[in-house]
Amino acid sequence: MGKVKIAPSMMCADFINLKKDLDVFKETKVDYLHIDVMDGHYVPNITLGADFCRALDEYSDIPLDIHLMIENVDKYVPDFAQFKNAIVCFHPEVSYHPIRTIQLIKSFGAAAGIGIDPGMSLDTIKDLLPYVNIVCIMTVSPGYAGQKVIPEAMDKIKIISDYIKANKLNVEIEVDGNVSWEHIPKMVENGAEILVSGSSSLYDKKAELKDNIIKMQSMLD
Ligand code: S6P
Ligand code: MG
Repeated sequence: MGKVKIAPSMMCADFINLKKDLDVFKETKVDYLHIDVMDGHYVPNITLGADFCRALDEYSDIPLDIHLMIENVDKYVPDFAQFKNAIVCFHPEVSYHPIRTIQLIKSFGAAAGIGIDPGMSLDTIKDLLPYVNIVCIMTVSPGYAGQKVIPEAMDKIKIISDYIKANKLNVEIEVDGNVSWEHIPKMVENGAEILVSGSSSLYDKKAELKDNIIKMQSMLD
């Protein structure tokens, strides 16, 4: 396994001082900017959209890790898959033909990912894994930052990781939801390779953003 990557959750960022956060990310060389796109239908909340992605993409060279929590996903893929070096991740239950959606994402040159709800079993996604670059295992129910981990989802990281290894698949494991200082060691031990880092870690208000990133990087060394 390579170095575990860090993907700050931009919905937790300081929107008034976004440039300041982006400059810290550049200086500390974080791996991705995780952008949660929520439509108020697939999830109850409404968050960031393609214009926000564009603004980040124009200002920063850090690849976008776009997490679509939306219905009608095929309609919106072109708006998001156009960004350079982007990962576009969707939840397969919103697509009648998820392999077709994956192919659509890849046709723009983006990497494709699937998001796994904590209530969704490995069996339901097995047939998609050979087609994707990333699997985003959610350890909270999609919709909000600041939730508590669903304990069974921690085990699912290991179940999916073991399956990927046993079948020699080329899929990276991202973990999203309550990636806290306390949970990070177990998540990494279970197979997490990309950590979505929000209010539980990098945006933990007990310390400055930059210090939290340095702390996380040293935990992952
Ligand atoms: C949740 C979303 C996540 C959150 C992340 C925030 O639906 O997909 O990416 O932004 O969970 O981190 P935390 O530490 O507040 O859970
Ligand atoms: Mg997310």
